Amino acid sequence: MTTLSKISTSSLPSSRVRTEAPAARAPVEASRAPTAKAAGFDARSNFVDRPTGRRPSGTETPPAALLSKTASLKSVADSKQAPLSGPPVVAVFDGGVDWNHTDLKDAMWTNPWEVAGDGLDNDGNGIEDDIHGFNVGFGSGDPMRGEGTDHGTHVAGIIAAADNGQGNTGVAAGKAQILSVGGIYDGEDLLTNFERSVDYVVDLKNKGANIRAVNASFGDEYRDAASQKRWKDAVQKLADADILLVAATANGNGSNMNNVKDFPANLDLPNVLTVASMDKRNDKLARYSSHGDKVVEMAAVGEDVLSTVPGGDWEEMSGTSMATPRVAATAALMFAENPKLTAAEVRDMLVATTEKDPDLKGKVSSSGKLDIDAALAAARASVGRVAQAA
Ligand SMILES: [Ca+2]
Ligand SMILES: [Ca+2]
Ligand SMILES: [Ca+2]
Repeated sequence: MTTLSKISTSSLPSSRVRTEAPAARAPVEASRAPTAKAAGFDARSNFVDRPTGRRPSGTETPPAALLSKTASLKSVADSKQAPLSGPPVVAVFDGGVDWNHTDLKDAMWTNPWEVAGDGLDNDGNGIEDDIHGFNVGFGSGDPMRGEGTDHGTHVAGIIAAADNGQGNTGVAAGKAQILSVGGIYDGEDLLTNFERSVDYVVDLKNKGANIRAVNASFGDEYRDAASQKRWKDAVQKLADADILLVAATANGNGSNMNNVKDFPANLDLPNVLTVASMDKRNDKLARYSSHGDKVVEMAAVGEDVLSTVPGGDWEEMSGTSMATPRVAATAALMFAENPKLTAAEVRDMLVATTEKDPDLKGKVSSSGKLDIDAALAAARASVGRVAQAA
């Protein structure tokens, strides 16, 4: 469904051209900075590495002002789930989304409990004027600020860009909404930002926002047990709120991730679905993609994907970051077909309905790649089963 028309390579900014061989994760600073100039990599490439964000230092004390922004968030345990309403919402945890983009402005989730532009935190969640999401890096209601806004806007467009004859059409165009959690590569380290972002979306879901999935086109290796436990606890909070986490595996140029402590992608929880990238023909695992049949469930096209970038433009990018939102968007379509499905059920259906591919045998647990039609058929069939059982 997504338009994959070629665009002129001359329109690709040099900032997208990577110098590093994808086998080595890009240095943190380089991958965090979209403006980092790269030289020496294939000039025709538009590869973007999956961002890693900053590592937790373990010694820095988070600024009190930032902590206080989320201190009022309720814990999951003492919250009661309100009835959900509206289309399925995918929370894009990333560098931010250009919510003014012509292809995205009608697809943005709007916070019904917040009054725009009055400088007040009307809904009492600790963030002033969080209309389309919030900025975890800056503790503000403006998601469109900080590092990686091009990356986040591209991911959002793969999910929900409008079917309007312009640019690209998102996999879930007209069916899903985007909640942007921006600034995830700013402020505190990635893990701390992730924890706060989880608290933010779980709080909104408990109030009745129909948040069904989080797209996580980022990740990093965490070897210490304390950080591993924090990742697991945060993703368990999403599980307890029945929110699916669709995560990108690394861009390790064919590396096997089975024994890598890669988070959040390698968490073994029923609400976590991890995605590798197919090439643009959906024929083979993309050369830049990692894999791992114990930790990666499936693959989806992530090469030369045309999608939205800030400023009302569109560009092609490649990476596991681009494959992951195809799966998150398909999940949203499935929730639209049958709102009674749980996150774990949708995950299992996506895995069960993959199209088997010999190239993926031994590389991803399902030996298969995303089959949108089959996944939607399974979601539809589940409605029938519920009706028959009733
Ligand atoms: Ca608020
Ligand atoms: Ca307000
Ligand atoms: Ca469009």
